[in-house]
Amino acid sequence: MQNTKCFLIAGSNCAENHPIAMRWINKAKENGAKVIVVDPRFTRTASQADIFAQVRPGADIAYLNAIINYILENKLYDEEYVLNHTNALYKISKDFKFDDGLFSGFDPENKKYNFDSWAYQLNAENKPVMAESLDDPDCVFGKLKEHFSRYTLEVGADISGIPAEKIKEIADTFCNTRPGSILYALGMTQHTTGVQGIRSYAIIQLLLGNVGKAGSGIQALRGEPNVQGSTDMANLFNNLPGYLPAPVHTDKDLRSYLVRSGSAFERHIVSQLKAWFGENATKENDYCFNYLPKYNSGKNYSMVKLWEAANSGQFKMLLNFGSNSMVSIPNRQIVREGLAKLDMLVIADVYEVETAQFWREKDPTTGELLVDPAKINTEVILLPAAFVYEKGGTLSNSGRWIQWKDAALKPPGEAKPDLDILDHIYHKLKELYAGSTDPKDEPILKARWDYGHEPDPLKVLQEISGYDETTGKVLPTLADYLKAPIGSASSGCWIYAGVTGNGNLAARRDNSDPSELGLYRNWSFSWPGNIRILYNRGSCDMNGQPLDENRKLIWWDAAKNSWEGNDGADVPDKTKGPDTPEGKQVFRMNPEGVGRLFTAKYFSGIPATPAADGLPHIGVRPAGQCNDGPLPEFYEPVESPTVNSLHPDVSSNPTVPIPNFLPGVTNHGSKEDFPYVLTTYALVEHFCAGGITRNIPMLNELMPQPFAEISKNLAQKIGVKEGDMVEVSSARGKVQVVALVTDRIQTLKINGQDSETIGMPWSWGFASLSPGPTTNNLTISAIDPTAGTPEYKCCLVNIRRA
Ligand SMILES: Nc1nc2c(c(=O)[nH]1)N[C@H]1C(S)=C(S)[C@@H](COP(=O)(O)OP(=O)(O)OC[C@H]3O[C@@H](n4cnc5c(=O)[nH]c(N)nc54)[C@H](O)[C@@H]3O)O[C@H]1N2
Ligand SMILES: Nc1nc2c(c(=O)[nH]1)N[C@H]1C(S)=C(S)[C@@H](COP(=O)(O)OP(=O)(O)OC[C@H]3O[C@@H](n4cnc5c(=O)[nH]c(N)nc54)[C@H](O)[C@@H]3O)O[C@H]1N2
Ligand SMILES: [Mo]
Repeated sequence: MQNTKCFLIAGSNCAENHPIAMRWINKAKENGAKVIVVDPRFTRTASQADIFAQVRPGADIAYLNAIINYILENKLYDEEYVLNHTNALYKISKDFKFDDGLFSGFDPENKKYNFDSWAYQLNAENKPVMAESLDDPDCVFGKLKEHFSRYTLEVGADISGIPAEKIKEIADTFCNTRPGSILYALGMTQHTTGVQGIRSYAIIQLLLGNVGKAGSGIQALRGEPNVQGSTDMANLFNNLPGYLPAPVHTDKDLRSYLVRSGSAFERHIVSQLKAWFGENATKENDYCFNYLPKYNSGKNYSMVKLWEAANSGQFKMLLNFGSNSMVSIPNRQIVREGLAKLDMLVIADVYEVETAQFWREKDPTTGELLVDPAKINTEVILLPAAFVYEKGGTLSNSGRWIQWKDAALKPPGEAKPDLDILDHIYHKLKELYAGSTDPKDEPILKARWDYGHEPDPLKVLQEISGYDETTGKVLPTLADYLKAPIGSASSGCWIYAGVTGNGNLAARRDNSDPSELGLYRNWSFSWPGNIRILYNRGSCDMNGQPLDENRKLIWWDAAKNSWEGNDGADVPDKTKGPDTPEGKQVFRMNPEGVGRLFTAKYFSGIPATPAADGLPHIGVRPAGQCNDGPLPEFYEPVESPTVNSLHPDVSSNPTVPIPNFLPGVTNHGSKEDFPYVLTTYALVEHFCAGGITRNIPMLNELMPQPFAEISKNLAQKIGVKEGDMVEVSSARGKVQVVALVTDRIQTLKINGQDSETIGMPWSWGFASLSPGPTTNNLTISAIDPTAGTPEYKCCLVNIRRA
């Protein structure tokens, strides 16, 4: 980030929530970088901006698509980059259409798309057909021009509330100041159009040639201290570690898994199975593939959906490690009801947080218990967990640096590191299953699980990094892992391969930076293969030479016949030069090898003729898909103060699964009853659900209670002064908090009408040293159809003096 000339910070308040990131932004600013901030509120980040724009929550896609249209109309794109490194020239199926808010292939009954018409035209060899020039209306670029032409600056302004001149100023500044970097976090993701908003970012950056260069790119600022590490390790239901697709119910064996997932994953899934089942995993038994749990491919098991399942009584037992769902889940009544249906809740936490004592919550007005402990079966077991400095291990940051730390203190009392708790549970389970001949118990009995009597986190990291299974030695590097014959190497998470190869590289603390580009390649280890800037082939011209003398990342060295550089080269093969197809590729992880302006349906490596044996082909790599469309489209939030002016009949995202699992509390409100938009945000002084920070007296003194932040206009309209108590209500619940009357939020003009935003922090609950009402009584549990992220950042509410 220190190399950036222009930042678009939209959907992140990094000055308050990511202060370390802010340090590099400030460094770039000292070198003259421009900062643009887009937020519904004037934040501390906004106070550092050259341009600040106030946006209506959930309306970013309207102004972003207007910027895309502006880039296309004024030919501000990097033509060489677009031609060589994106799918702009790929021709799209003649069946592809977009009419009145719906893409082709919509099934209204199931609210799902069939992706077939979003495919490329294929030639006789099953390869994508290319257009002659960007003017071909059938090619991706032609589709872009058509799709985005509706988004004039005025349309963008009417929907988003950002004046047209300001959208133009943002576009001109960002396009004319390269390399530019886009930063986002929850302001963009917590919407039912979250994924598509980030698609708009990707399209802007690909058009401007802003991917793969020092100071360019899209920075997802990760949240929880180790959320990058936990998604790397498959905290998502549809992943295995290293972002391998998780098996689904129709994958009857390893072959059918590969038919669906692609041969590109064969090495990684096999080495993962070797890591988990050791010598029990053999070629003959499909490397124990069928020991893996499988999920129903038609179902979504993300957080909100899990609570839906809990409400239907599907779970008997829940292991809850390090989350305080009673405070953090939207429309949180579903959590209380779900917990009350369990037989047993095991919770490992540092404090006795709200979730661990859900049965103690009282109705704030009547004082009555909200669930009657006499009438429910849930047995609650609280395991005291050691805190971050009381245990060794790694934390992975937003830049994919895997950073090792040692334990600094002994855990207090009976507290134990999570690894010890899980290790203990595993060994107890194994004891219980001992002697069983039931095939369903084999995964427990045959697992390779040996991290020592007092489990050693370094042994876990070594298993993740990988072994040569023929010698039992650690694999030195990612290259060694990739060279090993399939089945002879193990790695618990292939992207981390080599992290402990030559000693514990995650523990390195050499902060020298010879290139002065902030690469710090001898500080910790970044995945994959210690590459610091992904897609860095994009920093070179077609001859493999750096485009920017001041930001030289990698280059092709003809004398050495290899890619050399200040950074590790992100190329398919270090010895394949720019005159080979591999040496031209910037996006080796995409099946096309290029950046995807249009997320077409495509599977590389499938021959046109069926195989002689009649078995389905195993292709190489399938393309990722967005469930709601191959191009980003603006849809209103599920609860909106207005109607979609582009296509009133399809106002909100038509593919959003509408939760409907707890009668009475999943209601949706209308703008007549709930005329204002609520957005929720984090505070400097508290962390997330507040389980820790509300138990720290100094922080409670600084930030004692939640509040509702409203504009001066709204305060006047409802007759409220700063400090008055107000009641904020939605179709799902209500809370009473103090009013904060502010200039930070302004009345916006949306589709010709005044629109008010109300901002609320969300870190309070009924327990702790500083209890307070929970904002998630109000929020909506509608989720993004691809990511499953809830629409925490907008729902409709009403407000009145309490
Ligand atoms: N002090 C502190 N630091 C934290 C946390 C904390 O609770 N406290 N939480 C951590 C975690 S888990 C995470 S995920 C991150 C979160 O980091 P951020 O994403 O920065 O957190 P938020 O404050 O939720 O949201 C960011 C901004 O988005 C704005 N916003 C809301 N709706 C919209 C919209 O529709 N469009 C745009 N452009 N902006 C919008 C909000 O007003 C807010 O200023 O922070 C991490 N760091
Ligand atoms: N309205 C609204 N709701 C939101 C959001 C929002 O912006 N608005 N943001 C969402 C986001 S981004 C997130 S990440 C979630 C967070 O939601 P949660 O994950 O439920 O919230 P946290 O408070 O981070 O919970 C972490 C818990 O782990 C405990 N803990 C800390 N260290 C350890 C440890 O080493 N071991 C164990 N076992 N426990 C530990 C802490 O005491 C704490 O109770 O909330 C979401 N909810
Ligand atoms: Mo988060």
